[in-house]
Amino acid sequence: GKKSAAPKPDMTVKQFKETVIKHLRSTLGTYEEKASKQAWNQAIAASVNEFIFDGVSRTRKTHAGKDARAVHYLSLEFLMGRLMSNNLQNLGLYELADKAMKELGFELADILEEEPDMALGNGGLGRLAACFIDSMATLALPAIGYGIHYEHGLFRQEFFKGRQVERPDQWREFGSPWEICRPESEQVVKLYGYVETVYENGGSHKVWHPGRTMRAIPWDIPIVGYGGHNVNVLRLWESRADKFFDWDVFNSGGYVDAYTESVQAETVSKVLYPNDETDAGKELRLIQQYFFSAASIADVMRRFRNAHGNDFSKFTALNALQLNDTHPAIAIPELMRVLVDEEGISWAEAWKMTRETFSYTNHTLLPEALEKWPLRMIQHVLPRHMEIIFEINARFLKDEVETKWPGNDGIKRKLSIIEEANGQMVRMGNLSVVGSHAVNGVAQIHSDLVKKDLFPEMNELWPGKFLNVTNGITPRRWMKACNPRLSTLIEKHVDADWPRYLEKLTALKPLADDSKFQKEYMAVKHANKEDFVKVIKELTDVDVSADAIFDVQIKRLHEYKRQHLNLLYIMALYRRLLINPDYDMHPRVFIFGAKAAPGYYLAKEIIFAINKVAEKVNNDPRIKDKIKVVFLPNYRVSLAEKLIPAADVSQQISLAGKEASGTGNMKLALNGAITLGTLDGANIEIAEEAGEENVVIFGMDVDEVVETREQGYNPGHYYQNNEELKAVLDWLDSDFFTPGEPGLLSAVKHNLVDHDPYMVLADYQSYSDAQSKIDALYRDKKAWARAAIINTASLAKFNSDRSIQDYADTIWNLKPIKAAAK
Ligand code: 26W
Repeated sequence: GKKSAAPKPDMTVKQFKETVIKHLRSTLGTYEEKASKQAWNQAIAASVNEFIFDGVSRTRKTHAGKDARAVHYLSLEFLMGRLMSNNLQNLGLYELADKAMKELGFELADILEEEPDMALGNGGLGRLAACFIDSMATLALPAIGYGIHYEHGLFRQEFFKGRQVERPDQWREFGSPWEICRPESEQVVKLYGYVETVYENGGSHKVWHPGRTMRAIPWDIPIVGYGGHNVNVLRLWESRADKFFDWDVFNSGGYVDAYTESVQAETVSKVLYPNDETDAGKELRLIQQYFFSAASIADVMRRFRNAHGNDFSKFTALNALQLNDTHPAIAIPELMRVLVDEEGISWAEAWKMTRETFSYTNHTLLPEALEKWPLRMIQHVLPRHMEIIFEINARFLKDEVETKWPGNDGIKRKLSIIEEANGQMVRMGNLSVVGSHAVNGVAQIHSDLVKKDLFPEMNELWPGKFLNVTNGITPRRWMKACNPRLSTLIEKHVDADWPRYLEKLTALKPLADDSKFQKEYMAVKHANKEDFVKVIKELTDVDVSADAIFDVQIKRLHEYKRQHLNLLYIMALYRRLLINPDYDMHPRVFIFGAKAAPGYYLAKEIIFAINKVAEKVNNDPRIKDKIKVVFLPNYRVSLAEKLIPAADVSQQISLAGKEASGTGNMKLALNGAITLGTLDGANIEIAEEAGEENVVIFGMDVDEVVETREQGYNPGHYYQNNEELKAVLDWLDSDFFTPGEPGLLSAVKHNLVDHDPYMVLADYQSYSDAQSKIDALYRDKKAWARAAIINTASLAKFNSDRSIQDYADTIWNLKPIKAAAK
C-alpha cells in the first residue's frame, strides 16, 4: 500500500490563496499589486502559523495533562536554516502552497528565497541539534530544545581578493515570523558577587549575594513534527538588562551612564562565537553558557513546581537533561545549587537526582576543543558554583576514585575536575562525565575512542556509562524538501511514508541494475546539476558544465578536515594536464564551501590558496575546461540544500580518528553522491551500510595513524620521495598562482613539509589513487548509477529518527505521547 504519513490538510488551494491574501492585507498592511516578495513570504508564514500555533497549543495541553516525562536538550547552537519549506512539508501543505502561489503569479521556490537562514550555530554540532529537534517532534517525544536567542548568528562570509572577510549576520533585521515571545515565562539570572555562610539552628547554609542580575526572555520557535500532529518548541533565551534605568544615576544627571549596565547585559545574547573546535576561553562565553543553562534549569523547575510544589520525589522520573557537548556543563552545578541552596534538599539526595537527570554527548576528541575554564574566572563570575564544583570533586575523588584505586595520586590527578597544572583550570569534560549517568559519542569509532583514549579510567570506574549513538540527519529536510525530483522518482517505487521510515528505500535496491531506473535516476541528478550550474554562475561568475563530475567538499575549514589535501590533488591534476594536454580524464568541477574561524590563521590561508589556484585554473585555456574550481562564498544550510542534490562525489577526507562522525557525509550519500573518504567517523558505518564496493576508501586507518606517529612521522620524507607531490608543494612557493607576488601561498607548503599535524602528505598518494578510481567509475555510467542508487537505498540507519529513538531507549528512557487531534 502507498499510504501517506503526511495529513491531507483540510484546505483547498482556493482557501489557502484567500488566507495568504487576508494576511497580506490585515497582517502585513499591504495588497496584491503593491506587495514585495518579502511581504508575500511573510503572508505565507502567517498563514502557515494558523496551523502551527494550533499544534503548539494542542501539544502543550496534552503534555501538561499527562504530567509527562520530558527531555530538555541543552545546546549553545541550533543551526536551523530556513523554516518555511520544512514547515510546509511537515504540515503536508507544500503542494497546496505551490499551486496557490502559481495561481497568484509566483514561483513558491522563488518566494522562499526571501527567508534569511537562521544560522544560530557553527557547523556539525548545531545542525545536529536542529535535525534532532525535528525528529523529537516527529516521534512525538515530549521534548524541548533550549538555547540562546542570538541577535547575530554565524557571520556572513565574503571573499575580497581571494581572502575571507566576515560580515555581521542579520537574520532578525526585519523580525522573524516564526518566534513567539513568552514574557510570562521570563527568568532572572544572577552573576558575580559573593557567598555568605549563614549559621542557623546548629547548622549552616550558603547564600549567594549576586553582584548583578539580568533578565532572560524566552522566544519560542515551534518545531513541527512530520505529519503535523505534534508541535514542540525550541526555547531561545534573550538577555536583557535587569532594569532599563538605574534611576539614581539618571536623576543625578548621568543619563548616558544609566545605559551602561543595560548595554552589558544585552551583550550576552548579542553574538554567536564563531569558533568551532577551539576553546576561546573568554569570560563572555562562560557567561553565555551560564546564562542559558540557568534560565533553562529555572524554567524546568518552574514547570515542575507548578505541578508538584516542593515535593521533589518525582523530579528524576519526569526530567531528562541532555548536554550537547560540554558547553552547558555548568548546568550540573546550577541544578545542585537550586536543589541544595534553594530547595533545602540534602547534598547526597540532590547529587543522586542530578546524576540521574543529566547525560552528556561528546562531539570531539581534539584537545584544543576540550573546554577548560580558569578556576579564578569561575570563582569571579559564579562564586557559589565554584564551591559546588570543589565539593563535587572532593566527594568524587574520596568516595569513588580512592575506593577504586586506593592511594593512587596519579589517577586522582588525571580524573580530578580541577587541573592543577599551568594555573588551576576546571575541566568541563570531567565535570560532565562525573555529573551524568550516560556519556555518548556520535559514531561507533568515535565512541570507542572516547572510552579508549579520552576517558579510559572513567570507563573502568563506570562500565556501562559510556555508549554510542551514531548521528543522523532528518530525511524531511535532507531529501524530501531539498531534492523534490529524486523524491518524486522514489515515490513511484516505494511507500509514501518513506520520509518517516527511511528503510522503505531498500525497495529501490532491486532497481539498481535496472537500466531504465538508472537512466531516470541519473536524469534527476543531471537536472539538479543544471540548476546548480546557474547558482555557481551567479555566485562566482564561473561557467561550468553539468556533464562534468561535481566533486564536493562542504564543511567548516579545519586542518584536520584536510581541504588542503583536496587542493594538492587539484594542483597535481592541473600539472598533469599542462605536461600532457591529452591526459585522459573526465572533466571535473571541484566545489568547496567552508567558513574559517575568524582567528584561525592557517585555515584562512588555505581558503586564499584555493581561491588563487581556482583563479588560475579556471582561466587557463590550455586545459580546455577539464578542471574547474569553485569556492562558494557564504556556505550555509540553504546553500547546502541546493548543492547536495547536485553532488556526484562526497569528499570526507579527514585524518582517521579526528572527525567524530560527520553528518554532511550522510546527506550527500543519501542524495546519491559517492563517498571518497577515509575510515573515519560515520564514513565507516556508511561503507558498512552501502557496501565497500559502493564507496571509495583511501588512506591510513586509526591504527596506522597511531603507528606512523609512534615511528616518528616525517612529512619531509614524503615530500622528497614523491615527484608530483614535491612539484605541487614547490609550486605553492613560487609566484605561479600569485603573479609578481611569490611566497603568498608559502605558509600552506611550509606547514605541510615541516609539521603536517594531520598527515596530509602521508595520505597523499593513496588519495590520488582513489581519485583515479572515482574517474574510472564515473566513466562506467552503469556502474556509477548502480553505486549511487544503492547508496540512496541503503542509508536508513542515518535517519535522525533512528538516532533519537536510540537516545530515547538507551539514555532518556522516554516514551512518545501523541498530541490530541483537533
Ligand atoms: C569550545 C569551542 C568549540 C565549539 C564547538 C568546540 C567544539 C565545538 C563542536 C563540538 C564542533 C562540532 O561541531 N563538532 C562536530 O559535531 C558533529 C555532530 O556530532 C560531528 O558530526 C562532527 O564530526 C564534529 O566535528
